[in-house]
Amino acid sequence: MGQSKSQFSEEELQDYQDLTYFTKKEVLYSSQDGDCTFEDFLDMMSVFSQMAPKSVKAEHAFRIFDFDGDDMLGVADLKQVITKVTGENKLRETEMSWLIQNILEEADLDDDGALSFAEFEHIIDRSSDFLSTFRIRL
Ligand SMILES: [Ca+2]
Ligand SMILES: [Ca+2]
Repeated sequence: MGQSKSQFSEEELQDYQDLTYFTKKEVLYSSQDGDCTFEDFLDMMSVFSQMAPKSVKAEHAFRIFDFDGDDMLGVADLKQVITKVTGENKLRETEMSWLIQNILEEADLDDDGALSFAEFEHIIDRSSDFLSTFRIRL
């Protein structure tokens, strides 16, 4: 699967590998079974923020996360992103649905059920705030 076309540059693939490698080690909130919130997702994103230069991260991340290439992050894309970031089978189906619902509630500003690049950028901004507020002092 996914071998038919290569839509990413090597650099982007490297970013993606870094992202998945790094976050797999962290395994997102594994101690909090059944309690995945938008804040958890922001936390994932702040991990990504640490990995990538600010100038490229939003656009690269958006392209990487837009698995079906329709220039929107829909439910299916988010599901894949979360699966890649947390690892296979880390979240139960209900937790996954809950998390996606949370993300869309918070971030889908025009309420069309998917995240545009502008909406995604907004998440990145918020995750940076989240990072600097809660993480960077550690
Ligand atoms: Ca998409
Ligand atoms: Ca939207």
